[in-house]
Amino acid sequence: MAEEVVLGFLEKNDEISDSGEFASERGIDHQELTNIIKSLHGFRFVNAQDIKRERWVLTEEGRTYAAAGSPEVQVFLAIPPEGISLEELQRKMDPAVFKIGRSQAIKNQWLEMGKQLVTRKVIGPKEIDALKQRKLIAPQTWKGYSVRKGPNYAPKRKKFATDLTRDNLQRGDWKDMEFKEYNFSAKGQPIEGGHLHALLKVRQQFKMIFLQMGFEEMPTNNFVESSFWNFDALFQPQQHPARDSHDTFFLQVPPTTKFLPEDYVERVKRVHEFGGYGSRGYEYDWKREEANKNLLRTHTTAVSSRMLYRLAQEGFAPKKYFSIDRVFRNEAVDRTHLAEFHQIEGLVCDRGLTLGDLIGVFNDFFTRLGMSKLKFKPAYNPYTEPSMEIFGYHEGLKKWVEIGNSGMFRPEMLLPMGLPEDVRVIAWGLSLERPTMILYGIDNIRDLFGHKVDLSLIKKNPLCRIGIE
Ligand code: FB9
Repeated sequence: MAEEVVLGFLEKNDEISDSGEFASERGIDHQELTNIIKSLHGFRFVNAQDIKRERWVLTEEGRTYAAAGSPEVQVFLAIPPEGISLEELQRKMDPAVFKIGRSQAIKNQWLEMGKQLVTRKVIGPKEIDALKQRKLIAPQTWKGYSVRKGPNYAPKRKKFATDLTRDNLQRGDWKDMEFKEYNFSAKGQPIEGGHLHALLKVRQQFKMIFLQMGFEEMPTNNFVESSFWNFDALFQPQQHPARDSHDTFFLQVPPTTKFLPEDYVERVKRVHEFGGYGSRGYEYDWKREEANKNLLRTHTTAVSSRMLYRLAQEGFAPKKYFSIDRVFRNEAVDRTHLAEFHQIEGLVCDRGLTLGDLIGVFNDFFTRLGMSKLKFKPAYNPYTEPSMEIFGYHEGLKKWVEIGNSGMFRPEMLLPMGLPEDVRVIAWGLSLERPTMILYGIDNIRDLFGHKVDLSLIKKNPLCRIGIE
């Protein structure tokens, strides 16, 4: 192996004067030899001194010119820098070209005719420039080493052990082991730990904001929901376009829900068909089979309806609930919308709440998000009246951004549940993806969520800190 050749040579000789000659005499690749010399030098087995030689080599064009240029130039360029015998030179070339070229080159005083070798007369700067100008030759720096024994020289490189093992102790060979010097400045191995997806980091921050505001998390561990809880309980009529299969994912298996609280279903049916509680209802034939259909929940408001019903049944008390989880909509996908997203929903339930309370809760919630300048625009939701779209001025983007939707749940939703007449519920919703994309500067939702996400982004995206006082 080349390393042994170098160490072995130095055992009997003081120096390798030229690594280039040393390599070519032994048929070793010079690049490989220089790597070994550098490594031995690094461990101070040898002392290596740089050698640099400048020489001119033929360019690609120079080579073609040599092949097809004037005879005297061909003769000149066929002579290697170290020189060549006349016989060898003649053998290399076309006889006619050689005959004409040799005499012309001698006449031009381009050749040094030695006893053994013909060499190029060290062409003066003039000729060099001429050939350089014509791009027939280019400078080449050759780097090599002269090598001598170093302070740690040994004929064979010892294998320094890097750790002491049980076997070493048992076999007793620890006695003649030498250990590699401990490198205290070496960096530790990067610890491959787990990595949280940006959505989960932002979800955690929203959760903190809700908890700081005294909200309790709702149980959202059911992607599959009945149309009843997802739509009917919210007073959303059965012919509403959102209930169409173009907007909603209905399940084929299992197609229908197993259990609904029958007395409550009756009150929902009645409020849809005839109204009550001061409402005229929708005056249509409400169908149980429609309410029974299973679907993938289209909003977490389905969970809110379950929670409010449970609160009514267990005996009302003022509550603040929140949820953050996946919802599914059979809608056209684009750069910022997929068929599913994470909805964030908050609700406050108490006697005598007003729209002012809703606006007050928003100001607190969104201020913690870093957006204190809010604007509200009247909107429509089937289950809230009044409803408002919320806009916030984003200091970073320097523009107004739609940041959510909100409203007060209608009496046609709350009263059939059995909640007291003076109880009001204010609620609002937003998505997890939009704030995450803004906070992480992601403009295509496929870079954030889905099978094309670049996992390295998940590994290196920064911490998320919002809502911390
Ligand atoms: O998240 C949204 N925008 C948003 C939110 C936060 C934010 O944070 C800043 C950087 C720090 C930035 C932007 N939106 C709601 C508004 C738009 O993005 C909108 O185009 C997309 N909306 C989704 C619905 O799209 C199908 C976001 C999603 C949304 C909309 C409404 C609700 C929930 C999610 C709701 C509700 C609701 C209403 C009344 C009662 C209960 C729930």
